[in-house]
Amino acid sequence: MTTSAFADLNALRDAATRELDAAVDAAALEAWRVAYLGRSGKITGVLRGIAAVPADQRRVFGAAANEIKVALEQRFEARQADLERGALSALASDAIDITLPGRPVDMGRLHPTTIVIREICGIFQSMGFQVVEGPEVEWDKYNFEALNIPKDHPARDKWDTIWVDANKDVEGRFTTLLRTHNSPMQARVMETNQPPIRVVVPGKCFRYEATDATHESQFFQVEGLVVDEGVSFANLKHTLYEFARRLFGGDRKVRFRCDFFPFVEPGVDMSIDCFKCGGRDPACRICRGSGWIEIMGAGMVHPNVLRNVGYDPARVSGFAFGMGPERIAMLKYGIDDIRLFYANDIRFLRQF
Ligand code: FA5
Repeated sequence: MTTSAFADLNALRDAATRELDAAVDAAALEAWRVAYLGRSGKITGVLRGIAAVPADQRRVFGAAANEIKVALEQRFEARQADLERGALSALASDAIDITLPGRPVDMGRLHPTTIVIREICGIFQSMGFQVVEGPEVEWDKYNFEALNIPKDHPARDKWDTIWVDANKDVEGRFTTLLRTHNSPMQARVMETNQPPIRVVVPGKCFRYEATDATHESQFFQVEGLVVDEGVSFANLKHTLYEFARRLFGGDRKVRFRCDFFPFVEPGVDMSIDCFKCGGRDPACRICRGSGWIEIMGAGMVHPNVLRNVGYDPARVSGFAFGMGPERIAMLKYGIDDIRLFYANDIRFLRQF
């Protein structure tokens, strides 16, 4: 046996060791096994060729080759175990820890206007009112004429109207509009029902108005109507006082002052005493030092409105009222700009 045959055997061992240590996954490891220890592998080839080694050296060479084979097999097994351990720990680090708290799911919430409308309607329902709704696109007839506001009457200026150019009368005037208030439902309800009537009407209305901190061009109103025999102004005062007490708290004082709406006579605006400062803070953000906060318009249904729907004002009477839920939400929650209600700012909406 030549020294070079031993040198080749050692070089083969070193190359096999290097390549085994460089194998990083199961596929590389298997490729290495086939290349060196497989049936046609290089080490197997060396062992098969022992017969060609001169007889006097065969035993020593054979023993050396066998030693290398056994050493490489052990190294292979150790490397295999290492890689399996690594793969397992990688799996472990990817695993889901079911003991961790879950990720919170964003919950939808009610819009502050919806909360207040539900509260308002709930209070009136508990007093025996029905909740009804009506169309947002309305005829001039219901928005104005049935409510004692004839065409070209200056009282129309009170409601800056957005007209819909779908229909015109013989004189070329628009006859449809986006309702400017929810009062048209007074006429619609009375036209199709007989007294006694007790309804509240939540819904959107629209005005051609510049917006500011307390005015929007699209906002909600809740309208109310009571018609029956013998309904008096005392009934109006009691009902609205009871409503204010339930909505704003037990100790509320209310104030009624004369106001003008063509469809009621007498007409009033209703205020509650300021629950923030009680009138003691001249800089109060809510009442501006007056001590009173106006919350709605109201009055006794005008006899012309009753006649327009075929009722006899000598037999039945009623009262009506209309309020803005956004303005009420502003008071209840201390919101100082009505434009926040429609800005869709999630930081604002999340607070309710
Ligand atoms: C009316 O619209 C009458 N229809 C109310 C009424 C009904 C009176 C029945 C008598 C009998 P007024 O224009 O004042 O009235 O509006 C009523 C409420 O709607 C106001 O008190 C206010 O809360 C709200 N409102 C009015 N204009 C706006 C606006 N531009 N933006 C937000 N809210 C408004």
